[in-house]
Amino acid sequence: LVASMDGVEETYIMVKPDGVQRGLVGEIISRFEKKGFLLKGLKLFQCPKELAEEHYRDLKDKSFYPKLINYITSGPVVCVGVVASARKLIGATNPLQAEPGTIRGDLAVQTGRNVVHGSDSPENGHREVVDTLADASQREKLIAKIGGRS
Ligand code: RTP
Repeated sequence: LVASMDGVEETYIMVKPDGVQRGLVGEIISRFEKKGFLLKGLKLFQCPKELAEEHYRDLKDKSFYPKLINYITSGPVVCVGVVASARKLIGATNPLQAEPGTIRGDLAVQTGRNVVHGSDSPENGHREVVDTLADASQREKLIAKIGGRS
């Protein structure tokens, strides 16, 4: 694992629209807090389509990609930056394969509605924290930049 700018790993967590709609924000954030992770940023956010496409650009060729973009932009998400690696707490992508005790293992049943995202590396964690928890003017610049990419 690679350190972030201040020498500590960062993970970007996103409570997905189904998690927000089901009232699971407190439950999910609480698990990171109870584990002892330091929260660095938190916000309720309607993810613009361009940012969702940037976020999931590695999955562009997958058959489920259009559904995934619709899902992520279907309602507000809650973005949280935490210091530490969080994949173990989140559990496997398919909630039916996620271990009991993990967030997905305890709170979800469908891969396409798996309540939470966590970045898969410290580099992506740092990038996603900066991308999404940046202030509005920075976000405008980011979206303009994304718009200019192929
Ligand atoms: P995430 O990026 O959201 O934390 O998820 P992940 O690493 O556990 O899984 P990834 O393979 O990156 O997939 C991203 C999200 O796409 C949706 N998905 N749907 N077969 C399907 O319908 C399917 N497969 C993946 C899930 O919401 C998954 O979290």
